[in-house]
Amino acid sequence: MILDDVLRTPAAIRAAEAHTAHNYHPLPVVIATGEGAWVTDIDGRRYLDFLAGYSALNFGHRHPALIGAAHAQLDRVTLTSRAFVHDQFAAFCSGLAELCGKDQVLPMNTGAEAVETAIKLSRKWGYQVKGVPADQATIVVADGNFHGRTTTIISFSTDPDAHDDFGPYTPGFRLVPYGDLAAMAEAIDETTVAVLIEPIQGEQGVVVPPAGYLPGVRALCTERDVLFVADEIQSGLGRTGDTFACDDESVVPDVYILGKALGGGIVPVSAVAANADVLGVIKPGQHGSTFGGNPLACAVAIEVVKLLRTGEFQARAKEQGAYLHAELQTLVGEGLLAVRGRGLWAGIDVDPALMTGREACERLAERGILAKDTHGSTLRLAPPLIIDKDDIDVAISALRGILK
Ligand code: IF1
Repeated sequence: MILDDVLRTPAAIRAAEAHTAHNYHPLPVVIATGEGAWVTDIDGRRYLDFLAGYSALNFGHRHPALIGAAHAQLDRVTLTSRAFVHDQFAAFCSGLAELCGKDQVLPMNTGAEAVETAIKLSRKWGYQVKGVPADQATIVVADGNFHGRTTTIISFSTDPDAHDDFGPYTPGFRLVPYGDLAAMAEAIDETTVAVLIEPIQGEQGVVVPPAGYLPGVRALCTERDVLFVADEIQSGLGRTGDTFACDDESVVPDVYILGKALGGGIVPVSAVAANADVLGVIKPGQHGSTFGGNPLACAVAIEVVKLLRTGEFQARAKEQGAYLHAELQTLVGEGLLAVRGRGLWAGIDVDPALMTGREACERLAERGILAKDTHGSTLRLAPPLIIDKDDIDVAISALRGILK
């Protein structure tokens, strides 16, 4: 009854909201199908997807190579658990490690799990390699961070919605202003095992740190014997025009945290990549996951790695991203207060005198563009990397239309 087709009508879908926890406030669009950069709703209306599953859909909806890999694997084997090895595992681990320029990877599922993995890894490394006294490890993190929703991760969130009323909180984190090297140097002491930051802060509104910041963090971490852990879950895998956002300033962190697009928009796949002198501190039984590194996940992620190895998506993000940013700049002073970002990733501040970010997204949806607001009047734009100039023009003219 509940899953009957009759429940796929707009009225029935709205009625079913009574049975949905209200931890999201979605736009009133009910998607039925997706193809490339476009989705179609249950009434047959088409929308250009300018959110791309928060960057999980970097290759677009239903990329043929990814769907093909998933179908093929569905017909073979889907789950083994890590108690046994399967025939997709080695190719996934070696392929992803090579893409990252690291020795090893540890697969998980969601981004938050990979961040938790990096936190546990940093602490164990701190005790066993750096020699930090038991239970004294500290990790330096940045104001405005977003790393996921677990109790430990939200313990160091500065967003009241994400943080408040979920205590008691996990200790061991030190907050510093994002982009401030002097404050970071000050916060690091002999107990510090890691600096955990996003190379570009997504949730905060696609905030790009000042030039020289990431190289400065790299130098600080090296000098003070601290792991540089880069959360590239949203910024990585092509989004900014490079494989990793850190590449832009030729910075190589000690630990990459990956997720979202690694699963090709099909399955949740996340991972931590590092060299053996770091990841090697985790021994059998000390960390894991029922689903992490499963055959279906690996089969899809192998194909993701192959797509990224061509460099085509990074190049597209660079080229189309330059066009997107140039077009967005023409709207500054015309209803937009500011535009930030890199590649096919932009945070735009709508003049709050005109409308809220939520209202902007509602009006864009009416004009066939799907985007998501973040704090106040800021919108995050992150279309699939396969988007072309014509599609960008469609989005820009819709944006111009609502700002009038
Ligand atoms: C939500 C934002 C995007 C992330 C970074 C880890 C995770 C995320 C840098 C956790 C997740 C999400 C989750 C989604 C909203 C969203 C988001 F608004 F918070 F900033 F993408 F724009 N590190 N980002 O961005 O990954 O466990 O979700 O797989 O929670 O509502 P996850």
